[in-house]
Amino acid sequence: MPIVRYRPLDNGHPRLGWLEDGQIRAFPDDAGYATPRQLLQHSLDEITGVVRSLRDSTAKSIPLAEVALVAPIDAQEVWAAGVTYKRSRDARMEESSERSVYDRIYDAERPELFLKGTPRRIVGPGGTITIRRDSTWDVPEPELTLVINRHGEVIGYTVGNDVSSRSIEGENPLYLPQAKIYTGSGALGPVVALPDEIGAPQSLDIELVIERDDVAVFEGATSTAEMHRSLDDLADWLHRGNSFPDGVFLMTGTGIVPPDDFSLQDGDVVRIAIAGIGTLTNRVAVLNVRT
Ligand code: DO4
Ligand code: MG
Repeated sequence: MPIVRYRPLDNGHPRLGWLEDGQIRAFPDDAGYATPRQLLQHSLDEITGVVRSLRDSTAKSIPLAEVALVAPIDAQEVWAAGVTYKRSRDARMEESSERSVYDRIYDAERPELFLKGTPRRIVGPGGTITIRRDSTWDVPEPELTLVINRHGEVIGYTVGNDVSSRSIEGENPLYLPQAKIYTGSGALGPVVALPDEIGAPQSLDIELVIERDDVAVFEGATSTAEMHRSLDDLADWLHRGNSFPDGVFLMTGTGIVPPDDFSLQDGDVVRIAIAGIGTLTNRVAVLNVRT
């Protein structure tokens, strides 16, 4: 039973529940699971036990049509790993003025890890992801995303989109934070799948479809089996030197990169599907923070 964060359409506050038989079931108010911050205080055993014990219970249920699913994040940082797939290494080497940094990090013991966003910059299912006005080459990056509790334990998996500016990063790797972290540069959702729902996390199919005017203009696929590092290793490196009292999300890198002549445009629709988790759909807009 996947965990969801939802907002009743009558404008209620977002809260956590789980999906059961096409309905949203709400965690009871006194259970300590109403928010992502609360959820991520618990161990995986506790979370699995609570969800099992509530299954078929009298917990309040709401039809899916009466809620909007929102990003399963409230107080967490989002981090991301880079160059974890050969396809990503090759694409960065082609785009960059500094080819060797990507080649070296692919095989280095220490992975590339960077802060991707804070809750305010991350959108949920159906939200608008953005491209910067000062960027000329933009892509979505479909990434299996680890949901990690305050104890450093992976309690679930969601779909992540590490939207990136290839022109800004390609000009100089030191521009990475500007290529990666801006309002609307990331998306998470639609659900948090618990480990026993997805099988082996390092053999999940990932698909990306980008539509323009209702026509698919790019389709790509990979599998997490193509990843050059283990998920446990990435999570371990993230926690060397960092603690996350409210939990943390870790995007694990992209294995799908559209060809070099492709760039996202205003109005495109991006769909990322990961087997066992679901499909994260977002529309693209040009970022209009300041002119
Ligand atoms: O080095 C840049 C970032 C790489 C990245 O985001 C990825 O491989 O997914
Ligand atoms: Mg990425």
